[in-house]
Amino acid sequence: MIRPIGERINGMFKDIRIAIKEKNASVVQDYARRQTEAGAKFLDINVGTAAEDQCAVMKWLVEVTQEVVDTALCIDSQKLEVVKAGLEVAKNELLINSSKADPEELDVYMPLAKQYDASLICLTINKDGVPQDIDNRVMIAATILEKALEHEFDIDKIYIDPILLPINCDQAQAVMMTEVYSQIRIMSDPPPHITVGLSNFSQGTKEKSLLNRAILTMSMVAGLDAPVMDVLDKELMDAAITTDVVMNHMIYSDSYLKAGLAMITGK
Ligand code: THG
Repeated sequence: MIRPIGERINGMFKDIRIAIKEKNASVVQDYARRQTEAGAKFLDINVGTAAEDQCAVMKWLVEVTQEVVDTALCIDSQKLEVVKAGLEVAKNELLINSSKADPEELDVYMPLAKQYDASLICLTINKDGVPQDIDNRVMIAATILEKALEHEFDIDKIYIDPILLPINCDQAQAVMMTEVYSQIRIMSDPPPHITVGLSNFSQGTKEKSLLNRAILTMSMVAGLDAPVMDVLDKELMDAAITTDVVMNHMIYSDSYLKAGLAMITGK
């Protein structure tokens, strides 16, 4: 079943940016509740780039979120110290977002994740940047899985993100990415989870909801199972659950949408 990561508590959205500035907890808490009700398995928590003291803002976002939901948190920052600030105050289950795939970076993030009993998103990015083809993405994923074995890191707690780019940057990429998901999943048994920032795909376009639905359903067939996504888009969530039933991940009944939502959240 899909494990949706709700994208909305992110300082890149204007209303969250303002809420951070004004210390208005109720705006954040409202998104925490609504995304949880809509089926988020994790809530992405990202301070954005505007805040001055990113560590303090991360702590505040984690704390106010935990006041209203017990949903797992996805601590999202490029900066290690900001991630650590979030981990320090977290009580809910955790997913760290994210480590790059350089060995020396994985050697920091994997022990850190183990220390907090957290899962870990690893990007298929290294010192050479974002690979442009299938083979290099898959090769980097292989180094991530090797490192996980070395650190005795449970593969079921590894989420690999092969980096989804906007359709208006590279239109050929979406189909290519499905090949990447399939190849990564056959490298290990059990397979790692596959994550992408789904809304990256439709950034700057006019038909965001439709583009997100199309890329999500076709990607799920290839193995994408943990997208950072707009869970408040009801049609997108319904399409995801419908794809799970079509893929035979749950039993069909006329009330499968409701049953699927309960399966995702465990509630
Ligand atoms: N991989 C991982 N984590 C991620 C990303 C990723 N976290 C952040 C981001 N990428 C995923 N989250 C978003 C959230 C919003 C949008 C895209 C990705 C988005 N926003 C609209 C825009 O910019 O046009 C609307 C903004 C607004 O309304 O203000 O597209 O790739 N692991």
